[in-house]
Amino acid sequence: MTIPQTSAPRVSACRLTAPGRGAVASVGLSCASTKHAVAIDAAFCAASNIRASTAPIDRVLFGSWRGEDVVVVRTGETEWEVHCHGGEAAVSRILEEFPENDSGMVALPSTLEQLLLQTRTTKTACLVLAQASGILRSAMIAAVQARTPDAFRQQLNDLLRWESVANHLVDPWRVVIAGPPNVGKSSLLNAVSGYERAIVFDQPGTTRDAVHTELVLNGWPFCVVDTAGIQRHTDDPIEAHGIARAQDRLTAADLILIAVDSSAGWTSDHDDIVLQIPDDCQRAIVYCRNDLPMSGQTPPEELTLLSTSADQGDGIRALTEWIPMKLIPDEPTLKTALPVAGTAEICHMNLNLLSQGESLNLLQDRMSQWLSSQTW
Ligand SMILES: Nc1nc2c(ncn2[C@@H]2O[C@H](COP(=O)(O)OP(=O)(O)OP(=O)(O)O)[C@@H](O)[C@H]2O)c(=O)[nH]1
Ligand SMILES: [Mg+2]
Repeated sequence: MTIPQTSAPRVSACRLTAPGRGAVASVGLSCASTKHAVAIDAAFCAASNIRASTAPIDRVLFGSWRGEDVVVVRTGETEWEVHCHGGEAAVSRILEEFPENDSGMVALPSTLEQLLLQTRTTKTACLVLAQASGILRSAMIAAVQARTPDAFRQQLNDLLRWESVANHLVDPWRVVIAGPPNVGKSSLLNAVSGYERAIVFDQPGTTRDAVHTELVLNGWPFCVVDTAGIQRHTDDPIEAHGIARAQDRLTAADLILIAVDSSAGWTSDHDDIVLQIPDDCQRAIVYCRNDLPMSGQTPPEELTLLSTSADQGDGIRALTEWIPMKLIPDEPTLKTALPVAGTAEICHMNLNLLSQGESLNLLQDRMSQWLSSQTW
């Protein structure tokens, strides 16, 4: 590892791993002479008390970098690598030690590269890469070259049609399991996750806090949330907090699975839950415990109904296939332009200005200028 030197820094530091999420991040350090390496000793204290500045080459030192657990390896006479927790905080702490050195040593990735670094599935990474190959630029150029306001509007709307998909290339789709107490919500979460994520018990009010699990379904990132059983009345203040949290989750969901105990049927608590779901949120009814005899009232007919048994595994696969189909009924291909890297905001702004009577030429000129400043 060789780090380019700028204006005679005592210790040069640069990030070796890409910015963004990761389990481990690495920083490279180098200096012109070992006498300057005392600056490293000032920040790093090895558990073995061996000094990094004079450690044998290739010796692995575990220790603390101003309170942060790190591993330091002296890789050459005047070169070291520091391996720390992934993410920004730990790396920044090390780079801050040598502030004059890091700037400009690693080119900042473009917005698309940053997005790519944050994707967590192969499908979403490929879709982001496809944007970088010119698809998105072509779509924006088509808008810049549109001859009429209608054609311009159409071009922007074609792109915005994929806004929801673009927003979930990194942020997972949120699926919330909601229902009255003891209907089988946590068991459903566990069955969908494939492991015992949430506590299951035969008493109502078991789940208090919202319990999240992250899944990949059909190549898309999902966060499935189990919630406390929602009921009208409770004397237990902790359960009341749990219900408030569950109600809060209803407002931030892409899809709500309304859990119904097959053996108890639809209740007035379900009616209350439906009233709390925002109009624009997708919803479906999931019958739980379908291995028990059916009883009670039937739910409203207009809602999609899926039937499951967490115990028997019945209907779980069908549910995990249905969820992505419901939320992403139209899959983008690698030729689909997606409004990422700030283009959605640009499209909305232009549609807004066009509707206010702004001149098409002016909007296209500005869009063209903006486009030429983008590195993708
Ligand atoms: N027969 C049968 N019992 C089930 C099934 N799923 C859950 N149960 C039982 O139903 C009871 C409640 O299950 P939970 O998953 O804890 O229900 P919950 O809706 O999360 O309950 P709260 O957190 O209290 O609101 C437990 O005794 C489970 O073992 C199922 O598919 N079949
Ligand atoms: Mg529960």
